[in-house]
Amino acid sequence: MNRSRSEQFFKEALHFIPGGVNSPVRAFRGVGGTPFFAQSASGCRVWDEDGNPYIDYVCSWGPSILGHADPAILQAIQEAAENGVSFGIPTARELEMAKKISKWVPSIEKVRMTSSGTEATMSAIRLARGFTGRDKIIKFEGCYHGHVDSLLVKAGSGGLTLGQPDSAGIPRALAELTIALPYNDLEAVRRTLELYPGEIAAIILEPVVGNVGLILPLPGYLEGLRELTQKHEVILIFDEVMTGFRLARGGVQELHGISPDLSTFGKVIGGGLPVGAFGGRKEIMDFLAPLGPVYQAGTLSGNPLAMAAGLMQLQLLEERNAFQRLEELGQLLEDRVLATLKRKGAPYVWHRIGSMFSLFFTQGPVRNLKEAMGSDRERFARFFHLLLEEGVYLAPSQFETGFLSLAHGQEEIELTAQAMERALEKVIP
Ligand code: HOZ
Repeated sequence: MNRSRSEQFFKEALHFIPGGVNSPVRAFRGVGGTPFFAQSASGCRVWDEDGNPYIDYVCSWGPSILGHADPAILQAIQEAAENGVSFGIPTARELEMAKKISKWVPSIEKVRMTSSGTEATMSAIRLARGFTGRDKIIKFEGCYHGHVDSLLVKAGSGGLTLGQPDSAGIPRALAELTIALPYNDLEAVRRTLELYPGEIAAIILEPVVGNVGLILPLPGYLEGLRELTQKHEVILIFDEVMTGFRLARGGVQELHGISPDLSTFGKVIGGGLPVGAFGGRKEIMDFLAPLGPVYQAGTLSGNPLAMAAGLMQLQLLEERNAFQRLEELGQLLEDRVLATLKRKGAPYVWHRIGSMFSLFFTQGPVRNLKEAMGSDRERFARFFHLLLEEGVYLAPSQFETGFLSLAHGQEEIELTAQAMERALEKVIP
């Protein structure tokens, strides 16, 4: 495949942008080689600057759940833009969005919009600390909650891909307030809460982890966390930036029937524009300025274009019966991939929930970061590049998750399965 224009752009970008990219995960460091530069996208396909098409399983890292450039979203953005692209003044759309979120996610009594998932988790942590008057927080190894100082400790996603799950530049005093525990280990949480009575403000987690590849909660794990946090009066924060409005209308919390105290969102509710949100119990949310003492703000928060795109996306998810359809597509992909993997007799762990999936080359199981690290990343890298050559784009790291959109269909899934079959022939002799 000729990618000479992309290669040229990347070479030049290295001179002007650190690492040539505006977010490290785009740099292909986890799989080697040169990233392609996107020129356009439509439906489930992205075209690079050399005109090569790819079936896209990254979907802008989640938000393109309808597929790229859906005409209804484009029209919503266009119509909103004609009335002004930013006001910094309250708008009716923000109210509509808040009402919609609290209708879809019952644990949300009040919600505030931000411009990114990172802002949402950063604000939720500050709020939990302000509300409880406690400083320590618990997170889980491999969970990634954006590039927030307190949360870049044993973090997944890009840092992990680069072998730097702890970032430089974070004051030790702050990092020491973050306790990182293995995911899916309830006993470790119980022991820690008993060790620090009255000191832990919050437990934050991805209830389904999507930043070490995809890892699912063991039966009873999320329910156990809810019980323990209630017992110790610790704020439970579900980071549903990836899973919210994707796995179900009400995210993982709906699937498990759990009410976290606070939740964070992003991706899907912006319809592809930069959006995040955090919300939860009214008494906690009312601790925010201007009502309460915890300050949090954003000039572009609730931006009219982002709200218009997000509201249209949520409406279309409902109209297109999205969650059932995404499950059907996920099942279709799974059936085809598993048939191929089984025929090959390869060591593998396949994880899928709805439209999110991951393949690890390992005997498994993969229940936490340590076990994910035991997978054959070199084999994954070869598999990734063979697929890319066939026009199938998976996330360029073992430590990311695949996403399906409503624009993927039987045809693309069949093409993907065939490409995977050929790639597996080569990576598993
Ligand atoms: N895993 C990241 C999102 N959860 C990838 C996106 C990025 O860092 O740019």
